[in-house]
Amino acid sequence: MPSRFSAAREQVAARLPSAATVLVAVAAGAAGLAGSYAVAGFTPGFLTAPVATVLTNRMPGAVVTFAILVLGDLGKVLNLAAALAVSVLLLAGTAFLGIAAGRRARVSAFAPVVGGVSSLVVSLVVTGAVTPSLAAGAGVAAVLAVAAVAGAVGSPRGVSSDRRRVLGGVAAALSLSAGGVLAGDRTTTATQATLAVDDAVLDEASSLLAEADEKSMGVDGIEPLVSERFYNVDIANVDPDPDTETWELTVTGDVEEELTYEYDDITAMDAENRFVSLRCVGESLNGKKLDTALWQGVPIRDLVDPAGVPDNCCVMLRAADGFYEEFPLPALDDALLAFGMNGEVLPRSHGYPARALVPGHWGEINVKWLTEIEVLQTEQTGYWEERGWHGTGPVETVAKLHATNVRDGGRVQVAGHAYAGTRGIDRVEVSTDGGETWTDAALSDPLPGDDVWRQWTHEYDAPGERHDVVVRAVDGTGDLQPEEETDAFPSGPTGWVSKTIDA
Ligand SMILES: Nc1nc2c(c(=O)[nH]1)N[C@H]1C(S)=C(S)[C@@H](COP(=O)(O)O)O[C@H]1N2
Ligand SMILES: [Mo]
Repeated sequence: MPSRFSAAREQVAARLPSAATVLVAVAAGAAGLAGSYAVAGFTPGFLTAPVATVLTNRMPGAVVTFAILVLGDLGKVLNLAAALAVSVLLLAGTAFLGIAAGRRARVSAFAPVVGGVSSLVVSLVVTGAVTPSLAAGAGVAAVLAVAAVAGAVGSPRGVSSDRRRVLGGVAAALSLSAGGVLAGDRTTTATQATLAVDDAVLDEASSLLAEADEKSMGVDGIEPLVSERFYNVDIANVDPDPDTETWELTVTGDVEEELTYEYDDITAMDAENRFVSLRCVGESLNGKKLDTALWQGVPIRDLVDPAGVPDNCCVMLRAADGFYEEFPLPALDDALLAFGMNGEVLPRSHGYPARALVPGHWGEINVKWLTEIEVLQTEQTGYWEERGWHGTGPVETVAKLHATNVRDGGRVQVAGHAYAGTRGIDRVEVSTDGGETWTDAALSDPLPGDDVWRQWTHEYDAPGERHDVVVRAVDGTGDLQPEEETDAFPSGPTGWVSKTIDA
C-alpha cells in the first residue's frame, strides 16, 4: 500500500520534467552559449559578459573587496565560472520552454522553433547584440532538433526514446560547442591597427624605450624600467572592445558647450610620449600591481578646455565597462589621454581605444575604455568609493623588495623598485640587520618624466645566518616612507617591506 507521502511524491514527480528533458535542455543551453561565443568571442556581445557584470555589481562591496584582496585573480575566475553557469542555465530555460511548447502542441518541430526564438530574444535583451544572439538561438534550435529526431526514429536495439534524445542532444551540443570555442577564440585574436601618430613621435618613442632599456639595471627577478608584463586590474569580466569607427569621447556636465570627439579627431592632435607608472590602491604592500610604460597621447586639458570650463570642483570619468571615478578637477591639469602604449596601439586590456593617465594618483582614477569626461559642480562618489575605498588621491611612497639573489662566494643581492608618484624617489635605504643600521642602495638613473619609478639594488656579504632585510624610500621632498603598517583597504598599503633571508 503506497503511503500518503509516496503518493504525494509521485504527484510532484509527474509534474517535474524528466531527467532526459533536463539534460537535453542543458545541452541545448550549452550549444546556444557556444554559438554566442563563436560569433562574439570574448567581447561584450557574448551572453556571459553582461551576466558576469550583473553578478559583480550585485555582489556586496565587502565580497568584492575580499575577492580583490584575498582571492586576487582567482576571484575573477570564480565570477566568470558562475556567469558561464548562469548563462547556460538561462538558455537551458528557454530551450525547456521550447520542449514544453512542442509537447503541448504535440508537434515536435515546435520545440526547436520556440526554443530557438526565445533563446534569441533572451540573448538579445541581455546583450543587445544581434548576430551573437542569432547564433545563440541557432545553437539551441539545432540541439533541440537533433534530440527530437533522435527520439523519434526507431531503434533496432531497443534503446529507449528518452535515451536517444539525450544521446543525440548531447552529441550535437558537444560538436557545436567545440566548433563554437574554436571560432570564438579566432574572433578575439584579431590584430589591431598600427598606432596613428607622427613618425617623429614614433621615433622619439623608440629612442625613449632604448634609453629605458639602457638605464635598467638588469637584475634577475625584477622588471626592467618599462614593464614586460604590465599588471591588469578592472571590474570588466570581459573587456570592452569598442569599435573606433563608432567610439566617441564626450565632454559633458557643467561646461559652456558639451563636446564630442571621435577617435580620428584625437589621433590627429599633437601627440606626446610620456613615461608614467601606475599602482593599484588594492595591492599588497610588496605586491606586483605597480608598473611603468611609455604612453602616447594628448593632454586631457586640450580636450576639456575648448568646452569652456568654469571654476569647477570635480570631474567624473566614465567608461564603457560601467566604471566611473570622481576626483578634483585640478588633477586633470597634467593628465594624459593615452591611445598608445610603448609605441603600439593601446592594448584592449589596458583600455583601448583610449584611457586616462592621472600622474601621481592611485591607479583607479586612470580610467580605461574612457567614454565621458563629466565636469561637476558638486562632489559625487566613484565606483570604488561607493564600496568604501578612498583611492582617488596621490599614491603612498613605497620601496619593494622583489629579488634576493644569493651569489657564489657569499654575496647577497637584494633589489626592487621604488615609487612615490610625482614626488619622485630621492633615495632608497636598506638595512640588513632588521632596521638597526641603514645604507643607501644604488638607484637606476632617473627616466624623463614626473611620475616614474626607479630600480634599486644593494649587495652585501652574507652574514651566514638568518637575518632581516628592510627597505624604505625617501621621496623627492625629503619625506621618509611611513613606517606604520596599514592594510590596502581603504586607502592603500603602508609600512616598510622586510624579508627574512637565510644566507
Ligand atoms: N574602465 C575601467 N578603468 C579602470 C578600472 C576599471 O575597472 N574599469 N580599474 C582601475 C584600477 S583599480 C587600476 S589599478 C587601473 C589598472 O590599469 P591597468 O589594468 O592598465 O594596469 O585601471 C583603472 N581603470
Ligand atoms: Mo586599482
